Amino acid sequence: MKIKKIILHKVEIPMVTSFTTAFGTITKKPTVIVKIEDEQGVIGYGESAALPFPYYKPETTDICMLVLKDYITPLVLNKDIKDVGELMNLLKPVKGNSFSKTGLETAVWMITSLTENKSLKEILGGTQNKIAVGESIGIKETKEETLEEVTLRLGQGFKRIKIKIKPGWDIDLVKAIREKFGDIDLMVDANSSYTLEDLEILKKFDEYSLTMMEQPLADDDIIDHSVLQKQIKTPICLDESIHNADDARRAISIGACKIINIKPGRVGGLLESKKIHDICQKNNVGVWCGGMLETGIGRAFNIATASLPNYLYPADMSPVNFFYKDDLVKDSFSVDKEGYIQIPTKPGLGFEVDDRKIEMYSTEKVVVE
Ligand code: OSB
Ligand code: MG
Repeated sequence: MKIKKIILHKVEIPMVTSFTTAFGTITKKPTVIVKIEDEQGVIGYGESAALPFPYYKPETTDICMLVLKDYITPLVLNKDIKDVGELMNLLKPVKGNSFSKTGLETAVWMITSLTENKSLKEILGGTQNKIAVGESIGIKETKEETLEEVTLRLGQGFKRIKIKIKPGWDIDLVKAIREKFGDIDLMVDANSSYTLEDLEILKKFDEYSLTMMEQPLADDDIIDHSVLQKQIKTPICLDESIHNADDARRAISIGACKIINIKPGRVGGLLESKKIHDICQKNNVGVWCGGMLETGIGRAFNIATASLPNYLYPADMSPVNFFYKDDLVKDSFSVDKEGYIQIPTKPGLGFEVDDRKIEMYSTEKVVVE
């Protein structure tokens, strides 16, 4: 294929609620939508779902706009691109910037899926027809508020509860949840807010049979995580520390984690997600699909990856209306009463993109052709 035209939109849909993690509060979540057109006139959409600030990873929404406009589009426009592998080779000169790359990469997957007339699941090699969903619950003002949200989501069928923790908002909350809800599938996500000096606190989690503890230590570390994993029973799951398949291989080889959270945005797209999945599968390390509060466009790609066989744990895939007042796709996915999302079988995203909504919420637009 040849990409003849690229339109970048910085889009901001008003949020229903803010989302607080150890690194800060997300009150606005602009995102970048990448729309491309090939020489046949086939259109693909992708999403670069970085955060507006560099508190999760260095790359921000504005950085995505800049890198896509000045460095990524010139590498791919009007080039002959055989497949996604070749696309990623063209992008090699750009170091890191995984969220930026993912916006374009996913748009190319969408065109590939439409052109081959096969669903994303099928072209990725997915084997699961539905995926289990968990909710990621942000840090709240009070313990009571958190317990209320857990009650609500368990009642709606969500399969697993993940609570965001930070020093001082951790063991007491886990204890209260265990006391009230018993043996539910429970995990915590620290977003890099502890260090090895907190070993005594981190060891205490062992008493609460958590399914996993996500990213307790630094976002760029695997060494300290391997030291920690040797001293605690709770399986460590890495999020921020894994940027690609080589990171996954190295982390597994030194015992830095027992589980990996794969977010297509964080690792540069679906192809890299699949590579990480494959390495983990070979090493008996289960994976699951994380999220970056994507709109229905980004979420659609996440859902497709989660159909691969080694996605063993529930995904962070709350419906888009938990966070936003509107969406960029017409009929987004829903979570059924048993806590599952059906994986689309249609070619393309599996959901109809609402171009009018993209224009309506667009705050910045760049056209490259
Ligand atoms: O660490 O998994 C995370 C959201 C923004 C940034 C980081 C994280 C998250 C989530 C929400 O936990 C997951 C989602 O539903 O998209
Ligand atoms: Mg996380």
